[in-house]
Amino acid sequence: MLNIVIFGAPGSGKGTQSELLIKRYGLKHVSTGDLLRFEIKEGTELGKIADHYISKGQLVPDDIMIEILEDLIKKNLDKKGFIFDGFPRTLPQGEALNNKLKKNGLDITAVLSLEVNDEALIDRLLKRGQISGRSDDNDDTIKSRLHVYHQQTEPLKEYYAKQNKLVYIPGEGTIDEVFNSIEKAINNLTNG
Ligand code: B4P
Repeated sequence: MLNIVIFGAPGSGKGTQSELLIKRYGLKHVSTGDLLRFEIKEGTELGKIADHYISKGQLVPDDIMIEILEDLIKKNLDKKGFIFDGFPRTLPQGEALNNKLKKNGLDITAVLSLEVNDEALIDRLLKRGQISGRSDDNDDTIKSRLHVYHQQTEPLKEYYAKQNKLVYIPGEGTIDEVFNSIEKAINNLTNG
């Protein structure tokens, strides 16, 4: 099974590259951001809780996210592999993902870290905000999301580097250029 974590700051292109990866490798896409936005749109209890955090640029609490993740893995063990997009975002989430995969005899193949500087991220997210209408794509919320990323999510790089899973991907080229780098990285992993 090919189990990829697509990692990066808000706006680094995780969702964009995941779409291309699914087409190319037929993996099950686990996007916690998409899932939460769906719940918000449907007005469910989970959606109401998620909206409270997302609109402020904060992370949804770990216990909620870990339960969602475990359920998603359990329901999709028959798939060719997973692409985890936006999960994990904290160390406890990273540990939970490792444990859940291990319990099912699985492992993360690689963590692809999309590297984009903060200025370019802000620019992309403000542009997306003009068309997406997303409650979290405005100036103040973007700044708080980036702060949360550097504080709570970025330490996961060290966690995965220690496990020899971290692969840096330059994320500032065009969408196709970034995808080319990802394909090369995956070819190296699966052929080497
Ligand atoms: P997510 O939905 O995961 O979204 P994201 O980090 O904002 O964006 P992504 O990196 O996917 O960027 P995209 O491809 O769209 O999270 C939203 C929120 O949900 C979080 O802030 C958090 O509150 C909550 N949440 C989700 N998961 C959670 C978890 N596990 N725990 C706790 N809370 C959680 O790209 C952005 C824009 O850039 C797009 O407009 C795109 O077209 C453009 N773009 C992409 N690649 C480009 C390129 N190469 N060049 C130019 N533009 C590009």
